[in-house]
Amino acid sequence: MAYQTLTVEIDDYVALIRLNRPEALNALNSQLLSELGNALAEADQNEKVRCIVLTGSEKAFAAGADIKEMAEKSFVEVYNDDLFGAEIDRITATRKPIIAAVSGYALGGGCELAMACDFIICADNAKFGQPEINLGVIAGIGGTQRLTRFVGKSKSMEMHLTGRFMDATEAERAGLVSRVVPATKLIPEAVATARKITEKSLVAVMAAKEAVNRAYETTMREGILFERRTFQALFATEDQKEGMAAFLEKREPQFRDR
Ligand code: CO8
Repeated sequence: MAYQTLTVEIDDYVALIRLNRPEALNALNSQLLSELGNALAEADQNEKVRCIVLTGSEKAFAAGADIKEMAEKSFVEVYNDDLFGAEIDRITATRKPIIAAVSGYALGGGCELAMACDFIICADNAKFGQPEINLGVIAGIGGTQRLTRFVGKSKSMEMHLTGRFMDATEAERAGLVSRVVPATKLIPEAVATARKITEKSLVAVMAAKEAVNRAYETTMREGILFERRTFQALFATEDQKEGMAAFLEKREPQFRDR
């Protein structure tokens, strides 16, 4: 499908999705979020995709929800439309892994979108923030919940209350991102990381994603039980037999996703 607010390139089982509204620093409007939901759903269905990298431009991953589009809306309008609620749910419903490759600004909805991905690799020029407070609102697509779980209450509260930005070094120290790389290496590093994931059994990859997400969505007890059952269930796959046999035979596994 052709998109107006993003581009999709598929190469060697990695889908690279680039947000592309340079005139607004990739601000998230309804069209972009709807197209992103469609692109991710297509990637989920496409056998030629086993991992997704979501990125923006060098200057901005995304500078937030589109303020121009939102400014004049009433409560009833945003409530009736469930503004961006359904769109973000479609993004988090993606079953294949999504790596956010963040360069420049990831602010407001942009920071929330990055956090809705499975992990974040960022460039050394990245800036994360939840500056909605400066607009007289608060985060609306998960920021108060995800940032708090990722970096703890104190740092999250400060960011939400003051709107200050976190740079790449602080983001890595706080556990918001998995890795910081030089800006020029961001896409090659993110794609290389995605490619490593494409070599695994897709069944095991999707199961691992589901299990890790349980750590954020349920209690420890339920999460441990989910992990245990999922681990046990993977013994029903051919890939488990192949993976363990390959190790014992000192060769590379040939996974077949079944
Ligand atoms: N929305 C719309 N347009 C934007 C946005 C945005 N969030 N951010 C930047 N732009 C536009 C600017 O208006 C400007 O357009 P123009 O050239 O037509 O004036 C263009 O992008 C370039 O921006 P700047 O000239 O401002 O570039 P600077 O390099 O000077 O500054 C900043 C970059 C610091 C990123 C600055 O643009 C900025 O502060 N942007 C706004 C950041 C922000 O407040 N984000 C939070 C938005 S609210 C939000 O995300 C809510 C999420 C929850 C949604 C759920 C809904 C219920």
